[in-house]
Amino acid sequence: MDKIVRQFLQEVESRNQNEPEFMQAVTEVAETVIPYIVQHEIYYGQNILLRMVEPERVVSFRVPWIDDKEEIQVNRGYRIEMNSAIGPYKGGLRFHPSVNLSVLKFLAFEQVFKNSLTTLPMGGGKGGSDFNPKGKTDTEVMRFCQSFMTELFRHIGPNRDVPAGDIGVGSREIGYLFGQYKRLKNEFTGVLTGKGVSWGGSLIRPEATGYGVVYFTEEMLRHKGDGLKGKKVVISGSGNVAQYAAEKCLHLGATVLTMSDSSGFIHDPEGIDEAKLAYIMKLKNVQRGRIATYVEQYPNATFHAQKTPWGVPCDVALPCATQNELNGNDAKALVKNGCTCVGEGANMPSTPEAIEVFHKSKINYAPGKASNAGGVAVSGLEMAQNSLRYSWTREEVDAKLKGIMIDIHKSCLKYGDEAGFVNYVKGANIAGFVKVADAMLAQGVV
Ligand code: NDP
Ligand code: 2IT
Repeated sequence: MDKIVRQFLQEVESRNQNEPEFMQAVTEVAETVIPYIVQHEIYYGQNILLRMVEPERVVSFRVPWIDDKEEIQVNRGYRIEMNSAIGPYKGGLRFHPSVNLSVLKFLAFEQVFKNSLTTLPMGGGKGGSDFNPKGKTDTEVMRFCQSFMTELFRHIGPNRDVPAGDIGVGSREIGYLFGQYKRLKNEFTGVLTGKGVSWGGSLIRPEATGYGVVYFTEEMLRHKGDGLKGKKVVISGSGNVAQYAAEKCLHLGATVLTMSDSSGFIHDPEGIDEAKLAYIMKLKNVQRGRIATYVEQYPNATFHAQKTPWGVPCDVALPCATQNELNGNDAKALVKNGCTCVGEGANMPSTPEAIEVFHKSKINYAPGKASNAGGVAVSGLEMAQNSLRYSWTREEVDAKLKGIMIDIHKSCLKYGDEAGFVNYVKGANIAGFVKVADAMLAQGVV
């Protein structure tokens, strides 16, 4: 088996050199899915995974724009249209200086499996730019978004490809992108998700990824006869996903000890309560400030510059910032300090070494493609509401989100239960694979 997996990965690597993040995501899937393919005649010999690692289409384009000093800036924009077997391409846009082809291909590849797990009809895609929104004025961000959409608009559409937010793309950016699309196409359609509620957005979409991570984490604990109530939780990040993960932890009676950004983390031993979280939301979303400022407001907390929070003793860890933010040593520290459950809010935040540590110590570990699928699931619900020209209440959307996260947990159990220990990586990868592979086989070699 090892030999088949190795040969497959060598072939993929030879075509995708210098794409470490993409190969990392493909390796994790290959190691769990190839043994399943080999055991199942309908998939064996169809080169199905080799087809899945090849994007259906990759678009790369120039994004010129003029900054406030009237200087011309040039960024690079991308859209990776990975797989449309079960629905239109669907996935976020990331604006961050680290964006490159490897990062977006890993995200698009993961998205295919994640979207399949949601039970909704969405294919997988991802896009973005190496544009850095930090330190830019609102008008600069608007001009950038307008230029970005001036090329992207010809590749997307409500039945073709439906982008949304990701790192650096929140409600402000979605607004500017939607405005420009509408102007260029002269059409009001659900071409993006994460829209404002008064112009086609879904209630609970801003909260969905963070809430979904916590619903999934609660489900992992419930499966072991436990729950989040009274648990100590360590969270990384302080953006969209981290904020609402923290909020839902508080709703469920857990104590949140840390949050972070790319400058370091804050540790509040008394817990980040609702008032403190409201302060963080204003600091990050309105003032666009740094998490370090928290300790000026709450002096009993400490700031740890250029550090991640994984050394803080906890019961539950929720990495909600970015890829590869939790390495093997971090995983060892978490396990040693008593952590029994890790739910990924970010995409691929744990390195392969960290995952190995979690698996060896048999703690609950959920990969992002399962545990953070709530965001794109509610995007799918936003698309459904747009098609119906109707909107559901907060309670309705929240109940559907919770139901979807519980269903994803069941899918992971179906394929990942190894005599009592649940291998959520294996469960999520195989469950995600089966639905897409079946659709691809039915549709022929296209
Ligand atoms: P935001 O832009 O709202 O927040 C990102 C947070 O992560 C910020 O606190 C940011 O700090 C931190 N961060 C980003 N890059 C780094 C880095 N290289 N090192 C350390 N910290 C970093 O993004 P989201 O909250 O939307 O996304 C967070 C993660 O969740 C990403 O992995 C994303 O792909 C994933 N995700 C998002 C979904 C969504 O619906 N938004 C859905 C599913 C997954 P700073 O401000 O200093 O940059
Ligand atoms: O990684 C993700 O799932 C997202 N950034 C959300 C994608 C979406 O289309 O809502």
